[in-house]
Amino acid sequence: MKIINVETYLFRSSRNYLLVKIETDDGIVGWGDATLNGREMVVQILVDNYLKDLLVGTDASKINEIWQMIYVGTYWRGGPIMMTALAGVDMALWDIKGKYAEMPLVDLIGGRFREKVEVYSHVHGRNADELVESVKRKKAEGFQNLRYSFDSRDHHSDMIFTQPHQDIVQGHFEKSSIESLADFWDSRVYAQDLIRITDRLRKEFGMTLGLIHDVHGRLSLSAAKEVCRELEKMHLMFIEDPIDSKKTNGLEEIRNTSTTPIGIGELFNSIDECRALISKHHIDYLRIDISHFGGITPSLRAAALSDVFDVKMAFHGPSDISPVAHAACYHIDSSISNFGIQEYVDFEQEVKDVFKMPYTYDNGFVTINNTPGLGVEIDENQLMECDEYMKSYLPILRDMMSAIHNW
Ligand code: GCO
Ligand code: MG
Repeated sequence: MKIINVETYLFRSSRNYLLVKIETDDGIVGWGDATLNGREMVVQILVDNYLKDLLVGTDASKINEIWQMIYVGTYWRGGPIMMTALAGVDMALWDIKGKYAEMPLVDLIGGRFREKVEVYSHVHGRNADELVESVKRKKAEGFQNLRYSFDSRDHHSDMIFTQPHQDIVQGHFEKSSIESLADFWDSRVYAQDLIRITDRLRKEFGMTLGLIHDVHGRLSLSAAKEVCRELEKMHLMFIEDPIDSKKTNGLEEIRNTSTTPIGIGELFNSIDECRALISKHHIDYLRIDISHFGGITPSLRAAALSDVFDVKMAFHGPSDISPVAHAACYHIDSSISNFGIQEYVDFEQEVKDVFKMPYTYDNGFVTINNTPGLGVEIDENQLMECDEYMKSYLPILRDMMSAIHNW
């Protein structure tokens, strides 16, 4: 089962995506997702100019060995660019293996633990009233778990601070200078609003609705400690990235002062960045992104390690990774014993025209079907019809004291 070709496809279908396609000499084709929001072209150059040469001629069935050869063999290992490229290759190889074995990924990795996986969706409101209405709409669609975000208004300056949500994650397309990308942000106003709005949601909807809030690393350690303590009695499912997730030494302090569960991981690119957090149980949910963590192979290891230390998996599932990556998550979610929850996105129809999905949403749960491999069928004719890639930038956030925050 020799690899005879590796191709990349960079295109725009409501937003930008980068796919990796690997072909073998026995006619099997595998697809992987290598989309890195805002830096897609760099990943493409890496796959086309470096990884392709290494891959052509090798045996596609040896996934573990190929993965290590690229990961360790690069010497300058890790980082989002490299690990996203490697993820694209890894997913395509698992897709090939499943198609060869005529088995869905979920069966290759141990079989179904559950028939359907519980998911959460996003709700956003420009104020508390609007948010309450959005929650009602999503509940009517069957969602029992919601990640909520809102805009904050500073009543002194009348400035409005927007939190990241699905509609704006694509970032800015216009040619911009660093300064023009900067949004302002007052974390004191936000922290107060977060407590007030969460309380309102609990009063409106009671205690059983699963509530998740993504701080996106925008709070200082002391503010995060205070917020997590205040939110304790409101019983979130978890708070995500309460502090900058690249400075995780502070998590222990948050942990020791509150019982609000913590989810973290979308910015991690390897197990080295989360090994200690897992083994010391400083987090409750590991939220790695399959496309930025090196793919299925290392994600299975991270899930197994988390299981040992009683940490649950809640894979990152935003619209800026393609349905190929989402399908891979649903396969893993269906098979592992320590599944927590999965972030869900309903893709636009134009995306569904390119990617024929192997999964269906129903009443708060997703079921992955038995199509071999990852199961996503790519309509290459539709793909060729898609718009051209458009370079975009994520916003930059600057707080009132001029420090640069995570967006
Ligand atoms: C989430 C995330 C995303 C990110 C996005 C950046 O938890 O879903 O924080 O919305 O902001 O993936 O590209
Ligand atoms: Mg997040």
